[in-house]
Amino acid sequence: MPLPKAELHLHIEGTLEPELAFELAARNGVTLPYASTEELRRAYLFTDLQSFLDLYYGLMAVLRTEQDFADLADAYLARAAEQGVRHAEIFFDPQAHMARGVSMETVVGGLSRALATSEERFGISTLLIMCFLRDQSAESAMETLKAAEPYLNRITGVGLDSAEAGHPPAKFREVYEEAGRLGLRKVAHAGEEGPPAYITEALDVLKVERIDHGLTSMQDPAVVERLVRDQIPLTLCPLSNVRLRAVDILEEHPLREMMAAGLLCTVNSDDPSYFGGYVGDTFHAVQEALGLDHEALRTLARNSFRASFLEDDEERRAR
Ligand code: ES4
Ligand code: ZN
Repeated sequence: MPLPKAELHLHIEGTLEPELAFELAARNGVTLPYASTEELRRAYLFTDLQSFLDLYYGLMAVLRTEQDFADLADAYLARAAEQGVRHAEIFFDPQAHMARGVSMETVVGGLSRALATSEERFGISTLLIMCFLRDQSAESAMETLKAAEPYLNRITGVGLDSAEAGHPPAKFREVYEEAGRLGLRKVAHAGEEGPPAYITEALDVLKVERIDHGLTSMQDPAVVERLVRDQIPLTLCPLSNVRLRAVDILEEHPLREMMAAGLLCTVNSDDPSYFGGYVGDTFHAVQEALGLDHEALRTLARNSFRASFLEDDEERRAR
């Protein structure tokens, strides 16, 4: 029995397996620039975040209809259930779809249709976090937030993803202020490839409650001290860090040091189809590579619920 856990850093588009990509391509009459699933898999040799993002956005061309998004979410939920996931906070990238003429209605409609019955079918509670693409303009992010207003009953929070370098969190101050006024929870990717100062900026300017990645916090003791003091959760993605060359090999991932420093660490899969494993696989991989004992794994699983927005809702109801 895998350890029950929550997954807090998961891009639904990053769960698109090559087999489903080819199935959707055939269904939608989309021609992919790969001859086979094997050839596509062989293209998953990334040199950095951008080299991954280019392939990731390209492959999204197969996602066209509400049914496609429902099928994508269903495939993820089935895999996640096998890996002990009991709660998932799921990112999606509406700008990447709307740029291709796929509406917010189609994206949120398909995802939320699958998620609505996830508890009964898979034993997984879910919520949706809409991400803004930080390499696009703040105006585009604001338009995306406006386009999402009719669907806010199905969206719990906002996040910030895509290419980090040169796109500091402060660029999105107003969008995050507006999201707060609309009652949305706030997270942001920070310190994946970008400097530790971006982590502080996401906290101070965007008022985020959680940091996605936060890996580079270890370069600045003052940032670590702040994150420890305020017990800000970090959603680490060790397999992603290896595949995107943020760390050389998993054995050199600083997870152990981060936990020992008192950081509130969680372990997540990010884009499991591309990075070699779902969240249970990721737990196994760090256990092996870093020699984590069962107690450390239990701490990581417990942290995943503590850091979730679910826990918070329960705490709030209890008060
Ligand atoms: C992402 Cl690994 C990663 N980093 C930033 N943005 C992303 N979107 C999907 N995966
Ligand atoms: Zn991510």
